[in-house]
Amino acid sequence: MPRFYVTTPIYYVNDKPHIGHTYTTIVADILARWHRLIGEDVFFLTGTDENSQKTVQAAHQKKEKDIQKYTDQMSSMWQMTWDSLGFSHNDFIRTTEERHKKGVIKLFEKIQKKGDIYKGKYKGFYCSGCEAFIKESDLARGKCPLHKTKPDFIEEENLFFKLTNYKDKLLDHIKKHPEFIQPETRRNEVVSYIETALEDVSISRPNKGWGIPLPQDPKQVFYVWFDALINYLTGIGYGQDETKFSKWWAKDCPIVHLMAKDIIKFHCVIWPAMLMSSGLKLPDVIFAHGFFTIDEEKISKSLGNVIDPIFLSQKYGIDPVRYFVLREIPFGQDGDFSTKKLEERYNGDLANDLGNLVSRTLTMIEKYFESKVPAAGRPTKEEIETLVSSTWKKAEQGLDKFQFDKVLVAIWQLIDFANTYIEKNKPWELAKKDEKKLAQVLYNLTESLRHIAWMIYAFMPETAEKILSQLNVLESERKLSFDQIKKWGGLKPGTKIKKGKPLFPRI
Ligand code: ME8
Repeated sequence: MPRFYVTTPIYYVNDKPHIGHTYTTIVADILARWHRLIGEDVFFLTGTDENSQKTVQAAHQKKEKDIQKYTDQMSSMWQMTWDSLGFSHNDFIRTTEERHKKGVIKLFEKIQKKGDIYKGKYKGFYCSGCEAFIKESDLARGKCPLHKTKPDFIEEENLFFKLTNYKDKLLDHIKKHPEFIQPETRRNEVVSYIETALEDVSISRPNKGWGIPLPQDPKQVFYVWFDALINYLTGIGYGQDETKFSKWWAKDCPIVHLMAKDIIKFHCVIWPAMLMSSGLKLPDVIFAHGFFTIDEEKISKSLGNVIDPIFLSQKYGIDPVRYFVLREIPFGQDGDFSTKKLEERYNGDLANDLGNLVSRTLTMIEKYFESKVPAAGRPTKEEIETLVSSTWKKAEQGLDKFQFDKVLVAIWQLIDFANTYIEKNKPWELAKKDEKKLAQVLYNLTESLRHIAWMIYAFMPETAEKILSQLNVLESERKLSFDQIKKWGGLKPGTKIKKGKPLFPRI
């Protein structure tokens, strides 16, 4: 069975999840659901990054002396949020877990054996917001351009990783695999960084009582990014369950890392070099999407515009939020989140277009055929059938290329077509004069709804399930292969539909 492995970043536990974190996780969930739908064995990993100094600071701010207790509480809050939003991750990795620590040490020892680790002195700036060593030339008027805070100046004896050993290999890999770093703007940024600014990196820091101690020198802990990146291996069994690990970290299993553009240097430079050094394959795609603003403002606690995803999902339902963010912002670009725009799309695309199509079609089946799907005498292949098949193709191609907005546009063209098909054929008039044609029109519409439900399934799983259960096929169709699902004519005449409440009550 083909496999597919998708990850989100592991999120810091110094704060609650907001719409930005939710966005990346929604996309990972969409990819996971899509790849399961097309018949692949999928592993979807998310989790929390806990060994950071930010964790310690946040615990102190909350007057919590027991850092592990604070971390446990915060991590379970992230897990509960992801569960209540219905994400279909297969595991949730925490970097304070033993299974992770073991894997970090194992990978470190491999890199050390390769001769890529040496003792050195780091003298320079460190931004604790980024948890990153930062060059003077990267500061904006003495401050971190991202956090707008003054970095610390530190001087420490650390272990270093010979990142510069991998300069040519990295450039070569990126050149040979244009799909490795996406979108292209990010690839260019990474290439220029490697060409002009690559330096060896510290991979350890003084042990201040929090973090994973180095095996041979407990006065030092692993630098949090070195530790965090390894979650992509430990989350699938590295250092613990080699059979599981070799199933997912394998040549023939596509590996996709998702994140925003803020953390590409770690993922596209340090991480691949760590993998090269330890002799492991590189991920196939690292996709860095854009940054969200809210009503054109940066998301920040001080501005008080941090949108809680639970609040959004309670107000609108999680599916409309998923639909909105994917439809509104081309994946890869920066975008703005506004509840006004969300409500416009909710009332327009969802309530008017999709919701009405489902409710009108099923009302007519109730009215004209006693709630039973009529048999379609099909003399010729109708346009709607052809459109369904070309929409499937667009969905497959679009999802392969991470063009989620384009896929949704194509599906909505089909929905618009179906709504116009009703207007053109006027079933209420056919009911008076041509029952055969009426049966055909209504069969075509209901069968199209079945396809639409599966097409939106990865994007809006709850809505898809509601439609399929109104068509009374949810359970039986779960067992079908993707090819069977895509075939025209899957809906059996005589199926008794069960019209439900409106899918999207107007706001
Ligand atoms: O960086 N717009 O964790 P983090 C879009 N622990 N996406 C956003 C966003 C925004 N405004 N804000 C956050 C870390 N994100 C590390 C990662 S991985 C080995 C370690 C999303 O909690 C986006 O995916 O700061 C971004 O890359 C990530 O959250 C940063 O999460």
